[in-house]
Amino acid sequence: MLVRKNVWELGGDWADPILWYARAVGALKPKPISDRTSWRFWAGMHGYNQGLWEFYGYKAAKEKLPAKADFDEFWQQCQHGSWYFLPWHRGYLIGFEKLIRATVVSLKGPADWTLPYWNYFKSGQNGLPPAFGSPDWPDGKGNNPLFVEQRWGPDPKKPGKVFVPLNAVNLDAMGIHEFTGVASGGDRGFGGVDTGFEHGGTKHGDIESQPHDQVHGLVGGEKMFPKASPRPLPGLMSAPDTAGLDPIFWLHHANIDRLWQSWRLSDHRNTDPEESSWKKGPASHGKHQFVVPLPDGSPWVYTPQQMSDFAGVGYTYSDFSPAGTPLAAVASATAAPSGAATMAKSTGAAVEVVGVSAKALAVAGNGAQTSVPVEPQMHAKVASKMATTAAPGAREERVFLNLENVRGYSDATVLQVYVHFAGKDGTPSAERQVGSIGLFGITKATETDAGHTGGGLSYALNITKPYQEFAGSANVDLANIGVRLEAVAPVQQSAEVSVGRISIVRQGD
Ligand SMILES: [Cu+2]
Repeated sequence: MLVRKNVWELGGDWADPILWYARAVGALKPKPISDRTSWRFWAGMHGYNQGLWEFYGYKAAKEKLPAKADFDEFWQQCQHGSWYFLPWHRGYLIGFEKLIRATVVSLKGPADWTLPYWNYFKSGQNGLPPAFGSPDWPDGKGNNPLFVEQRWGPDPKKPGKVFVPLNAVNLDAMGIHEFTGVASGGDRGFGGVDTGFEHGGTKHGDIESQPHDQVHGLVGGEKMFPKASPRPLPGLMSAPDTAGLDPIFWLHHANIDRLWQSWRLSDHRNTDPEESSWKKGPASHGKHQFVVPLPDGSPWVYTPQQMSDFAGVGYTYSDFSPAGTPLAAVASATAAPSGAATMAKSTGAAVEVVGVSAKALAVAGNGAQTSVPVEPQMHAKVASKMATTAAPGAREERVFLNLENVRGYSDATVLQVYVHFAGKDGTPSAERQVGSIGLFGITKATETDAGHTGGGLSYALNITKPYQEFAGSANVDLANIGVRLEAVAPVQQSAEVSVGRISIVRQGD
């Protein structure tokens, strides 16, 4: 069995699997874009942007793209904001790993090469693995193919110092038991919302919107105030159209793929969708099938159902604990609970608006803040539901903060989100962090071109816990629920980042 291992635990910064990865990437990078087994062909399958590719030197102006038939079959396929996010990327990774392995073998390397994963949650491992951060090979000579110039990291004052700030990411999605969520303001589900073929959906599922999106932007970062452009320039990892060009992309996605299986193993309620529209993929309703080339160039068509059968995918991971701590906590959760059959599904669950602020909020510099008024009657309903125990089989009352129609031109931006409940008498109360949002994909979601309405991205953050603490108190200023967004790195004004609408909704029975 092929085992994907932790990149930080391979036995050194340039352990053999990393060295062979670098050699293979080095062999694939010079191949023509139109070659189905080239580095750039594989990046284009995720996404493509002519301007950025040419500006960063990944395509010469006169260089030919893949022929139209190949372009239409393979390119610009990545599934985001969709319940296909996990299975599409799993197949993409399998095909990529096969290509790298075949290349490693052709260079006289080991036939059991596997793609390492980067578990930034594990203690001491949130830094970029060193082999990716050095322009040199281990012998000190330059041209290390794992090094990428446009990988600026989270701090614009220290460009190139790449790490994942742990206060901006979390594993809350692992506690969600439904794969499929709702697009109406409640929980998006671990795996995402029910969509068709979706190359750039606006409502990301739970594991996609945290930590997947944040890691993209925090690693890629952006170049502020560049001379070449009035807007910040995204690092390769920061935007879907360039992310696949960065060799670290694949190790990040291997971790997300690993977390999918961790989730499945951690609780018997955590199961993949049963709907045939999910299992068979968008091809089942007449849309594009999921397909990637094999190392010999022939197409391999795969379905979410095949990707869901982990025993059949041909590889496993060395460790399934989400944060890399011992499995004890996870194992204990697998004890069969009673009443599992009565577990309610999100689909159709009531989602109602509790309060809304329809005023657009501009986000620049260090962030922005505003307040949302909640309707007293709706608040009373939530408070009473929270005060009573849900009937067997009924859904627990949950409350979400929705940040809707988030628009702008800074895909690297990550905003920490805080809520604040103040007393009617002016008594201040503690502010709570309720998560963070990463604007991965925001530029595409803001532009109005073919396939995009320009409505931006929308986020749903679970604020049940802080709301519950505040719900029971009579001394609450219902007209002013504070919402504050704090930028991890300053947001350039010219990026025109804004939130169109902020609402608080309840989800329950
Ligand atoms: Cu990604």
